[in-house]
Amino acid sequence: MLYPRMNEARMLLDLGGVWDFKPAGAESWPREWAGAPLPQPLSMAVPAAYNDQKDDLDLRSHYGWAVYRRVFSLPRAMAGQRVVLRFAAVTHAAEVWLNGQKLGEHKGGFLPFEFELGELARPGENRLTVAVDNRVSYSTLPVGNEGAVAFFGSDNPGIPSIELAKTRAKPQNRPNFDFFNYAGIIRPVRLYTTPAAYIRDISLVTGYEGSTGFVEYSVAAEGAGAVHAAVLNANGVPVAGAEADGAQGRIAIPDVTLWQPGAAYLYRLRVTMGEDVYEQPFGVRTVQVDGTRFLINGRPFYFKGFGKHEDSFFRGRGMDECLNVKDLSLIRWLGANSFRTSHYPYAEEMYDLCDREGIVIIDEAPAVGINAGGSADPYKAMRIRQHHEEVIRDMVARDKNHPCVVMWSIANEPDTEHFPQSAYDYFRPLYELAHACDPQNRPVTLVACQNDYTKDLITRTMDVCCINRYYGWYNLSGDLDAACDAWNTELDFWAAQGKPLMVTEYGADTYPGIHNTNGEMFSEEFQADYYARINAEFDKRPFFIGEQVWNFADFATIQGPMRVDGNKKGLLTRDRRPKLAAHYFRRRWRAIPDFGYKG
Ligand code: E8X
Repeated sequence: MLYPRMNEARMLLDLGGVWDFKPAGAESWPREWAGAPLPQPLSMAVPAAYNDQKDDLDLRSHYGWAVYRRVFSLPRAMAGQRVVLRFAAVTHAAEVWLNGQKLGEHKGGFLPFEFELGELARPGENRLTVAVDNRVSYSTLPVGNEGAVAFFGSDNPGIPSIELAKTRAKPQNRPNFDFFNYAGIIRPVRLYTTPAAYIRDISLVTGYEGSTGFVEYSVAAEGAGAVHAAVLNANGVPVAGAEADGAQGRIAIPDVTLWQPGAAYLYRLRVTMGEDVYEQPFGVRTVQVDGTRFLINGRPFYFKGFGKHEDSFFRGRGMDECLNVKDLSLIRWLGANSFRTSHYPYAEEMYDLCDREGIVIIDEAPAVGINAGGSADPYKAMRIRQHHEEVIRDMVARDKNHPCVVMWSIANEPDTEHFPQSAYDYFRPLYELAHACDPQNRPVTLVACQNDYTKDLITRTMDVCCINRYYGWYNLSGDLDAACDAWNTELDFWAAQGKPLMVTEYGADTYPGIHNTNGEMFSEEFQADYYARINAEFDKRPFFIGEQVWNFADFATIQGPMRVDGNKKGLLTRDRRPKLAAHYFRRRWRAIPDFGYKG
């Protein structure tokens, strides 16, 4: 799906601003709100999660539906054009109504969807109603626990007062994941136009031979019109001779400048079809797994970076371009080169920025929480397979042209240990699907939870084995000698697999300002020691191709006895101040080159 861009053929209007808002019921919302003004509406900024915009616990922990509304006037200049209403993300499900008529619905909170307005949109005032559902369950991704009562910790069954109180408690989401369940219209809502015959999609594959690059393109269009494609350089100047006619083709780019981590270079493919025009940015680069190496442009790359979140004060998971620019600045300050979009595809603007700044992304589907605690087979108990296929397809369709994306992650920490064969049977087709949908055929991975890796059958079959491990934190807590010992035992296992291995999470909760001469848990010293000790073990292993810490910054979670004001495993605080370990990593990563660190 193309990102909406304004040009001489296409208009673009942003519907961001302050909308009317009203929380509704757990199971449904009043249909009479669809065509009419909301009764006593609250003001709510869009795009942003609604949870933290007011000082109201009922709204923060709201369960179920909420309704947004705004009116907009369609400029007369749009008459005769095809008008499309595009939502970049509404969490986790949406119903959209225009002028009292239903346009449609969408499931899944992190990928775009759009509606052609046709006759429904009229010049002058239009009334837009968007109902959003934040419920997570065994049939959503990310997965929520069934039974909407928010209680945590050891269940202590049998105490009559607790059991009774539970049945009377207000329903709440029980996310099966460790980040706050922010919801609402979290990314931009835009109107754009195209001519009646238009470019629907563009797919690009790039490569090079010697100093000559190439881009293979394929244009999908609706309606008739001759297609022409031309390559523009980073200054927007046509590259001499680099053009072709037809909906598919291969264009040579003489004296090509490659897209490299840390040294990005972006071309644009200017596609015209009849009246329509679209310019798709791209970088020329290749990605490939070779033995135990991960090659970008034929050179062995070492991942230095993070698992991240889209998470900030007030906006929650709301798209924030200023924060994205700041985070990339901090990534560079730290000497890092990459991150994983844990645990959902991020806002499209972030990928554009990483394309532009040369930061590498592992792009993750919103498939977290596929784990029923080991007691039940989640692949039987959960009703997610079809939706899982859908989000992989939609993620790849959205992000396939970004040079910054070098690998797809199809899930985070599913149960691969208790039901290893079910996990294999579930994930193998999804792994193949991700490969099949991607014109660039990037490597595909699944991020494994800490578990008995000898039982896990699927992780070792991935193109890159990605593991999350907390030796020294959740297990062997505080004992770094034992943690290094456990790591080495496990690394011996992976050495025998003949695959590249990287760590996609390791970390320690660290409350900023706690210092400790003995370097005990929760202190800043512990976090720094933990990483320094463990990294020294990674450095001894040639097949170990990357370290991504958990997490870039502290982030919000549901309240509970396990979390003090959120997850504190950030190298940075939530307001982006460095902890001691950030300074340690800055020294380490600045000394590790992007290429050639291992073999
Ligand atoms: C944690 C992380 C969590 O925030 C992340 O979203 C997924 C978790 C650890 C799993 N991975 O808790 O900080 C730990 C399993 C250890 C036995």
